[in-house]
Amino acid sequence: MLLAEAIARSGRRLGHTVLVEAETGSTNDELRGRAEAGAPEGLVLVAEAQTRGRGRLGRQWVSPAGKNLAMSVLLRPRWSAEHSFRITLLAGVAVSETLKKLYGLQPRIKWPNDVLIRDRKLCGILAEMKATAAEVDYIVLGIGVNLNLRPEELPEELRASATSVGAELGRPIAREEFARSLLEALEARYLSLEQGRWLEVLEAWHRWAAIQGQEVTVETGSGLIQGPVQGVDEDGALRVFDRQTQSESRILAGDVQYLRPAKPSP
Ligand code: BT5
Repeated sequence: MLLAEAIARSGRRLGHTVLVEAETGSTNDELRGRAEAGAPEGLVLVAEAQTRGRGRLGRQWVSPAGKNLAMSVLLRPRWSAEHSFRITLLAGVAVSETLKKLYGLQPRIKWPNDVLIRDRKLCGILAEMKATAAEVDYIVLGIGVNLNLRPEELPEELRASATSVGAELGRPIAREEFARSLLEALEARYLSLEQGRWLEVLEAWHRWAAIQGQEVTVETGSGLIQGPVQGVDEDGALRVFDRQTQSESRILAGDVQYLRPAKPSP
């Protein structure tokens, strides 16, 4: 069982209090309940097992018990709801920085929320918000990272597209150490946002994503777009040059396939 005391960061903004559950439906759902009951910013909830671990759009996040990190962090940012997308990009940066710092790995972020190694998914991020037009009440930032998973423990259809830190390094990973370092990286980048340094975070995201010029296909509500990525706007939208219409599309949500092999990130 994960040790809360080995993850907690006393007196700090994020992770001052860490709750560990043996099993829960989804750490995001459970933390949302606590947020509704008035829990403070920085509360962290981790679970050894989730019975209804969630991805985006009703998809599933699969994580065998006791192997990985399934963590949700409660944020109560003081900026407006339109900036909430920043949290997803920020989390990808913090995960990538932690993987590099602790293990020397060179991950790549896939827009908007996957962290990959050798084109295989190692981490998914699900940020969920409650807000009025004027302000954010809270954001539940959910992060799932494959740490000690062996890809063969996943359902067959996911095996070829997933990896874990342990599988990449060929050794067991200390999960508390990873969780604690990740909270440290998240906090540093979160404080940057508060200090108005969003462009710095976006620049870091671009370095990890190496997305400029990447050939993609995007399934949008109104059809398939294919072409090179022109960039990511300040609001997190992906700009893709649609070869068919010879015009640029801005994509705010959707599923993106990368067509050529990944370029290495920094
Ligand atoms: C995500 O969604 O990648 C967000 C996953 C967030 C999980 C965390 S765990 C803590 C917190 N509590 C929750 O309930 N959720 C969050 P999406 O981009 O929709 O990707 C989901 C897809 O990733 C699935 O449809 C599978 O194809 C793939 N997948 C599922 N489990 C995986 C795993 N362990 N490793 C790699 N790929 C996986």
